[in-house]
This record gives sequence, C-alpha cells and structure tokens, in this order.
Amino acid sequence: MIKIVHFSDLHFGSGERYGSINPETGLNKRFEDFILALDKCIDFTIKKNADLVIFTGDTYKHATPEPIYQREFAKRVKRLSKSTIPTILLVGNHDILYRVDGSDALDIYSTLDVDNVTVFNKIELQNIETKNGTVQIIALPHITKSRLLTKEEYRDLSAKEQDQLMISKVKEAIFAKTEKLTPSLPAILIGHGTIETAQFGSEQDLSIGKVLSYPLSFFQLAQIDYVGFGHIHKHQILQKEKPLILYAGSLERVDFGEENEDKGFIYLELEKGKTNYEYISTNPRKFITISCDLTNSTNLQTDLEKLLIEKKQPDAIIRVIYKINDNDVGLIDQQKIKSLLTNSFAFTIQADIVTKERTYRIPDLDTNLITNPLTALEKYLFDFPEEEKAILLKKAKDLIDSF
Ligand SMILES: [Mn+2]
Repeated sequence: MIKIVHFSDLHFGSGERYGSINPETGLNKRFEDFILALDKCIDFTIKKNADLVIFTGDTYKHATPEPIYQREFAKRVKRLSKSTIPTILLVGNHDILYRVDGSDALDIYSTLDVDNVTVFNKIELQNIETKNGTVQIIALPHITKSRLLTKEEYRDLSAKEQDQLMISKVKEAIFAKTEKLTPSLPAILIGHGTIETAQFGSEQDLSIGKVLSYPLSFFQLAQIDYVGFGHIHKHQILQKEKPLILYAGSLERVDFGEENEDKGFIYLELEKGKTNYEYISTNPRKFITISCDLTNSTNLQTDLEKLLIEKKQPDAIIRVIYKINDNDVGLIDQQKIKSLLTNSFAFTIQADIVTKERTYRIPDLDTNLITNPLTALEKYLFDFPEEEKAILLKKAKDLIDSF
C-alpha cells in the first residue's frame, strides 16, 4: 500500500488584504495563516510517514513571487526533501509567465535538481519510486498554446479552433501515455485545469483565468487508480471510483466568497485497483459575514449590537453589513461597534444606505427646449433663490457665448 498526500493551490501572497503585519516576524498575518496551513499538511505527511506528496500547482499569487514567498515555500520543500519523501510539483497557470522563454515559478527545483523532488511542466509519464513501490504518474500541467502547438499549427485558426485543437492534442497525449502504463503497477493522473463537470469556487480575489476545460470522459480511464486535480479552489469529488476523480481544493480561504467552503488536502491509500481516501481539513481561519437589516428597526444600535454579540467569534475575519435608511445613519455609534470586534482577527464594517427615491420632474422642461438651453436651465432652477439663479444663468450665458 502506498500512502499519498495530495494538496493544491497554495497561492502564497494571496488574501493578504485581511491581514496586518506581525511586528515580531515582519510577515503579513494572513501569509502566516497560509504558511500554517501548508505546515499542517507537511506535518501530517511526516507523521503518517507518507510515501509520496503531490502538489497540483499554483504555488504563488503570481509567477513572479517576491523572495519572501519563495523562501517560505522552499523551506517546506526542503523539509520534505530531507525527509526523503518523493515530492511532485506540477505547474499551474499561476506558475507560468506568458512569455516564450518557457520558464515557470517551479523551474528552480528541477534546475537545482533537489533530491526527491520532481517537477512536471509538460504532459508526460514518469515512474516515481517510493519506499513502498513504484507509482506511475501521468502529468497534465496547465497547458498553454505555445507549449502545445507550433506556430504553423495554429496560425490560421480562430481562438476557438485553437482551443479545440489543444483539447484534442491533450486527449491524444493522455491516451498515448495511458497505453504505455504497466498494468500491474498503480497509476495516477495529476492535472491542473478545469474539468467540465466541476463547480467553480466563489473566491473573487484570484481570477481563475481563461483556461481550457476538459470533458470528464478524458479521465474516466480503467487503467488509472486516481485522478487528482488542482486549479479550482473548491474541494470536490467528480467521480467516486474507478477511478476516483477529485479536486483537492486550496489550503486556506482567500476571501469572503469562500466563507462556507472548508479547506484542506487529500490523504490517499493506494493499491493497484483499490483506493481509500480521506479529506483532511486544515481548519482554515473563519470568515464570518454578519448582515443586519435596520431599515425597519426602532432600536438600531441595540439590534446591531445584539446580532454582533451573537454571531461574532474570536480570531475570525468579520464583515459587518448593515442596511440603514439614509436619515438614520447618524444613529449608529461606529466606535462602539468597532470596540465589540476587537478580539477578531480583522473586520470591516459597511453601511448599505437606502436612499428614498426622489421624483424630481419639472413638467414644462421638455425636449422642445433643446434649442434654447438658457430657458431650459431657468426652468430647471425654478426653486432656486432669485439671486443665485441670476448668477448661474449669467455664468451659463457666458459659457454658451464663449463657443
Ligand atoms: Mn490555477
């Protein structure tokens, strides 16, 4: 039996707008949350004495990460490497710069030939030796046009035709790799991308970007024991068995869009033809939205405070949204509200102000006056004091005459 830990979509550098700087470390506290989530995954791996770690891409927010993000990721890769646990790093779309040089944010690990680390940046089949036997890996990293097609192939095609060509190339490539599998050995397909039947997560901070989507049928392959995907941040199972097909999901929440999504990683026990998996939550930091409609309230401050006290939790990231009539805005004591949230990790307070609709129609101001703008203006200013009206009309006349 081979024990595998699969995690994905680390995105160091994301979600930091809800964090302040930790004066002791100089790091954004949300970045520390992201590091902690990865550490939980790696601690688990080492404690379980796992045979293989798979990361399915999107290491940083961008493919040009600041040194601090690279350093903290490298420390964790080193820890796995020193523990002699084979570690697979698959290139995601956020790891790639759209340039022809073909480099990516994970290149450095193959360039330095880090012990026990394998980077996959193209579609390939490779055997990975673990302490409990060989695993066959078919890798499907994020696909770009320049990596998959030649200029001659795509020059005369529309964008849609190019996508179709890429999809068919991917299908061909996966089929060809599957043909080469040794039937007696366990086989895994790892991918970074969108599978048609998947549900998108609702985080807003990270654009998932336009990527190809693959039909689920590409991966419903009897020769494969496990299909583990990255890219979509919402953890989900697309097919329960033969093979198990899933998205591991990301390790930490990026924003309020993910308030109700758990975050974590996959622990897998794999034998040829038999797969047991478990989803392990990282217990990500809580995001809590507290919504309150005060438009019909007679005790606005008390009602808001009551709800806040009921719903708030220490160390959570809290968003308070209260709906209020425009002439009641002054009735809310913002300082008091803030003081109730001091034990949260971070908070925002938004007033959703309801303005009574004003109908402001002047009956004899109509399109017939279009040729006489001064008369139109005079009618429009009907309720202005005569003195001000005269000044405005004079200015308007000067302006019109100056053309
Ligand atoms: Mn991605």
